Amino acid sequence: MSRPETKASSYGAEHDGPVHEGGLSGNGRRFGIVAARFNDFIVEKLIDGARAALRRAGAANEDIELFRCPGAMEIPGLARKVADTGKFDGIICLGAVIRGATPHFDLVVREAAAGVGTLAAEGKIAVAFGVLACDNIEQAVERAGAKAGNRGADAAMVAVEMADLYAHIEAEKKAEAAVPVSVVPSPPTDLPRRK
Ligand code: INI
Repeated sequence: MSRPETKASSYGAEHDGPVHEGGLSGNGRRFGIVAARFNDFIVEKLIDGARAALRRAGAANEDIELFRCPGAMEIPGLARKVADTGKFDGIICLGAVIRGATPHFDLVVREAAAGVGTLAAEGKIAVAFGVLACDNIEQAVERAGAKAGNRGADAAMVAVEMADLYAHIEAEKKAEAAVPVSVVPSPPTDLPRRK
């Protein structure tokens, strides 16, 4: 949502220019959830959290599609495939990598984060990263709906906000392109020639 009005920052300074910030409505938007099956007892809770948040934000059930892959390592590739369908406004990537049970924890986390980050940085579609990187199962449980909120829901709301912001930026771009350029009259061709 573009807000042309002046806005005071949290530090009290006034921002005089237009402020561009996404809203939190997912109404009419389409979302793909890309979720790993590894540590499924945790990931299922992230999916539930993401789906519930999207529904609360106004997205319709039939506009939320779930794509599953074996592990977090496969998330970037699948997310790219889903993005390339051109069907979605936002993608929510969900997984759980748990250090205790993962000798190559750092590798899996790094690859998943870097791959999803690369896709997100293209700025073509809203992409949210909701892959847990935890030291143990207790931590993962806490972040999947117990003590520390639900990271799936958080990621879903990031996708909603960014999808809205991207849509507004695109709409502004189109509107600006549609503004007719002032017509400069072409010089008359029948002027008397200078002798
Ligand atoms: N994948 C996960 O999503 N979480 C894990 O904790 C995990 N561990 O423990 O290894 C994991 N490994 C699988 C990996 O993501 C790939 O599926 C596998 O390497 C095949 O490419």
